[in-house]
Amino acid sequence: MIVRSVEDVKGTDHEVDTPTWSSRRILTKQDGVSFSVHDTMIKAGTESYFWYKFHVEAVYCIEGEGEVEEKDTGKVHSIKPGTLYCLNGHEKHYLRAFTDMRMICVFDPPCSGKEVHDKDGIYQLG
Ligand code: 9YT
Repeated sequence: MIVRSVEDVKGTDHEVDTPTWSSRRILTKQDGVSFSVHDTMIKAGTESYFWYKFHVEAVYCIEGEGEVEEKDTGKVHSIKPGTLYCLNGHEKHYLRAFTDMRMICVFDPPCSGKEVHDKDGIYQLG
């Protein structure tokens, strides 16, 4: 059994900070599991473009408000606490935070902990 706190990840190389989001990768590939779990903050007033070409990501909002737009269809979905979205079609998308948004993110396959998006919005496989 693995028992870990987000506090254990703070200040380690499994904590990543970017201009639009920060993420603490609490459970990762190094733990020998088939998915990773991240505690992520999307910063208020930002827009990010993401495309998880090689991963399926589920995102569960626990704090804050914003929206996600599917790039190919223009469909916009509101996000508030209790909303989950899952990119099961590897959808290219824009994420906009109206306030700080705290999201619990699950990735399959698991991230190794240090990933940031490349110029195409992709996480390469770790
Ligand atoms: C919701 C989202 O995709 N945020 C970007 C960071 C990512 N979730 C991560 O690596 O934790």
